[in-house]
Amino acid sequence: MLDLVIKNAKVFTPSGYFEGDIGVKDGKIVKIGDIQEQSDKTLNVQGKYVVPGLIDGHTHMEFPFMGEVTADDFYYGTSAAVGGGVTTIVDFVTPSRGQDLLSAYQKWRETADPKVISDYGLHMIIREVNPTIMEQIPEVINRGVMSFKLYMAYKGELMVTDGELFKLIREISSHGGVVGIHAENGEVINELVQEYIREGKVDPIYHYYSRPDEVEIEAANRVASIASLIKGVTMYQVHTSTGEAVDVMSLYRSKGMNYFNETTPHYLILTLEALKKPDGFKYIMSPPLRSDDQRTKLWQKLAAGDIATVGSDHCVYSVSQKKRHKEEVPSFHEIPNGVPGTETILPLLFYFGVKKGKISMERFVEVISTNPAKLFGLYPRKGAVVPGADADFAVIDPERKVKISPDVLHSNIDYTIYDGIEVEGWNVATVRRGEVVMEEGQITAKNGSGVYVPGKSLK
Ligand code: DUC
Ligand code: ZN
Ligand code: ZN
Repeated sequence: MLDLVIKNAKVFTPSGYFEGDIGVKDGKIVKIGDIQEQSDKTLNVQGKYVVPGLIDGHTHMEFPFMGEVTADDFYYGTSAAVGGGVTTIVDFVTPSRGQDLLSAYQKWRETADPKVISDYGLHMIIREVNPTIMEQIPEVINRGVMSFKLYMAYKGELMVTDGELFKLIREISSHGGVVGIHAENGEVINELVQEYIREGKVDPIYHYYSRPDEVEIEAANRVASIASLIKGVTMYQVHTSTGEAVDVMSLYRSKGMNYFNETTPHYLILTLEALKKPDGFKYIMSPPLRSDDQRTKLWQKLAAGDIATVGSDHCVYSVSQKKRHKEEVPSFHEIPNGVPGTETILPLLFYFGVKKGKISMERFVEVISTNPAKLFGLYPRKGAVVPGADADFAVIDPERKVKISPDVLHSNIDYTIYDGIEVEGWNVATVRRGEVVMEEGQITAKNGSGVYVPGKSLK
């Protein structure tokens, strides 16, 4: 007796398409084909598309940053995830200054475990270097945190120096870890920010002017050069916003090195024009939104296979937090950086990418599920539709028309940066380890029913 049979599925994977039924037992896929066996539950998905559950490799739940803690805790944040067909998030453990990595990991687990409804993995942010931190890198990897994030921006807060970058990349790589990089030149940004403040130029658009394309491109080149001094690295530039930074990674990849990129839906859908709107403060994230020209380049590079993954950088602040609890919009440099995104990866990429003919269904699945699973050591448990894998699926109604608004989303905020955008194609059900955790927008999973999924190191 099976627990669940998904009937009449049109299944898309990176290697192609098939039609059939999927049988699930004890949370795992056990059979694929024409299934006649009895099951406790049947989900008939006639006419729908089934893809492996999305892996959002970039979320910041309960993230203390720029004087605020993000408004989505692990319950709201993973509700939004599950609402959008994301069955696994990979969140960033963020040690406070002076805190060691293992106690930060422990704190993240204790915070997340009772609340999560999607499954989750963890990355580790390293913001400072000392002997304890260096010693703990292999221990953190042993606990399944095999990917890291190092910041080249946010001077005085998260930024590390070039020397620290070199030491950390070498240590992480020697233990089979993946090195994620926030590539922006923090020194130059600082100068530009101070100049604009002195000149009284403090509207949200100055966030863009103080972080021009070149600060990302320079940092991408610099970190690539630094990493090329070290053997056996796997580098990963997160939230890449310029075509030129993607080209840097492609160049190093063509020399035989492991260099990958992530981009996010906001760079593919929006442009810097949003920062000029009366509510432009809602659109402040880093790197900032870019020109239409950059947006076009990113789509081309995504289609060509030069961008490995699309993650959301889900980092949610309420309007009140964005305005730092004031009436007036504060200076751009005081507005906490971050936007919502995990719930809208699927509809935005499906509609603007697949339906508009920019990317294939195979590529769609690869960048939102299979590739992040591979990069973060979760594959083939996650990101694959094969017997033995976790039974995680997003079920897409390819014809469903939805106008995006906070009413159809599950975050703990009352706005979305995609408000009013109409899409065709929507996630109508989410299955997580064989349990139907969302159907037609109704989330049925219990707090804490998600599990921690340790990532396997590359060694
Ligand atoms: N960028 C953001 O927009 N938010 C969180 C941190 C970051 O790097
Ligand atoms: Zn970042
Ligand atoms: Zn981020």
